[in-house]
Amino acid sequence: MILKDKIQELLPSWRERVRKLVKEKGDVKVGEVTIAQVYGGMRDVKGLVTDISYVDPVEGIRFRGYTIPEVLEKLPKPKGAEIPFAGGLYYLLLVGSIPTLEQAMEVESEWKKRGYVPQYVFEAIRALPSDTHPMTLFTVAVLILQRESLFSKQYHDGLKKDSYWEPMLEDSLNLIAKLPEIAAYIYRLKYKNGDIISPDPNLDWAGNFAHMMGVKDPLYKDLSRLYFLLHSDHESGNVSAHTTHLVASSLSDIYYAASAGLSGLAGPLHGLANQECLGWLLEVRDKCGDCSYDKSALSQFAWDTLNNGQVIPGYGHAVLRKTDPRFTAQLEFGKKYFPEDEIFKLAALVYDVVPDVLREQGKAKDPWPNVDAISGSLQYHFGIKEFDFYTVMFGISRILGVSANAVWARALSQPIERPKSLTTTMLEDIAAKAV
Ligand code: AMX
Repeated sequence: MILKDKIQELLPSWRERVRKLVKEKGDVKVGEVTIAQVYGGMRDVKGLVTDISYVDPVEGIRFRGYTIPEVLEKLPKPKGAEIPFAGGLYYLLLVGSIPTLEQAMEVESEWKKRGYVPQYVFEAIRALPSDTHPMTLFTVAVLILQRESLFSKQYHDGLKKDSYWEPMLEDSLNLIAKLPEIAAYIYRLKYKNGDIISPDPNLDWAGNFAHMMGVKDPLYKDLSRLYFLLHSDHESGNVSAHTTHLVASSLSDIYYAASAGLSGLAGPLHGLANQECLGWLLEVRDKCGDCSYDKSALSQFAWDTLNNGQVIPGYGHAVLRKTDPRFTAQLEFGKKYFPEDEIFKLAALVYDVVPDVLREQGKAKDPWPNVDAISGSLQYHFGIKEFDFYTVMFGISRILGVSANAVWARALSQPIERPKSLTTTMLEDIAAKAV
């Protein structure tokens, strides 16, 4: 299998590189930690390693060294499409180089082979109350697939440590292959009277999701490819990535680890922000009507939100200090295909207004839009208006990134995580001695 062969090829030199670094330079300090960071969510504490993506505060994300525009340009695309195959992205994340069309297609066909979703998953989803949040349904589905885990079985059968990554990769491919069908099933069950659409074996992974969602406009296939590409990975420190890594570090399999990561993604300060964001735009439209397109009225609305003690969803970031390039890629998509769409236009106009408001307020370190500020308005255009579903799509995509990281963490034998805690008294003592 292509991904396994490629990783196998790369692994000896990676293992040697890491072994040498830790053995010869293990005592070199990477940074220092302040009391503000200990009490401040470990912001900017350099304590994790990943080679899959890096977020530069000004430039934004690079996947394996490639910027978003480069990834969009270089990865192979389906015939007639403008946005690349997700299979090619997964190859890039795992292998570290841009795949050929054939290599991207090989990943796509691995997913196709592994796409069958066991009946018990659908039954479990159906068994939950109908008002259950779609993220809960999705997380439960990922968790219960754990009974399929090859890593778990092989570990208990005495698998050697050097080979841990192999069933981790198998599990990851098996899980990812099933996600579009599971997510679309949840959508159609909850919002379309259970009128389920079967997968089309001729479509690529992301295109198939678009098909199973029931959106007829062929452009939605490209939007799905774009969405899954942009949300896949954002270093290791964000809540969903870090949670997945932490859980997997105890040698839990990817089903346990990714479902924990999804639970983190479901929080309003993380992945749920995309639904909050669209909610905010609709509130602006409903309260303001025509004045929504008036910059000073929009600015007043933003101030009202802040004065009510709420955050403006979709703006700000823990690491970024510039407009998120993932926002820009989506803005360009909307401008190209539906610049006059009512909600898209509003999301674009908010971008002209909110950064100034946040700057004037002076609290947020980053007044610029993040990935979530616009993603919902693009979905809305295609009739996906049930915005509590949006985080599920984020979750499908994020599993691409966290599973690629989990495979490499196993391959490089990253150990169980165990940072040290101190008490407040201890911090006070350290502070007293420092003056
Ligand atoms: N609106 C209003 N206030 C904001 C703000 C926003 N969009 N972003 C930050 N602030 C405030 C914070 O609440 C904080 O206030 P406090 O001192 O009273 O607690 C202050 O500015 C400083 O925060 P920060 O250091 O700039 O941000 P952070 O690293 O603590 O948090 C984030 C980052 C994203 C949680 C925050 O900017 C936020 O809440 N944004 C809105 C929600 C959002 O868009 N989340 C999605 C993030 C991307 C993702 O994971 N999908």
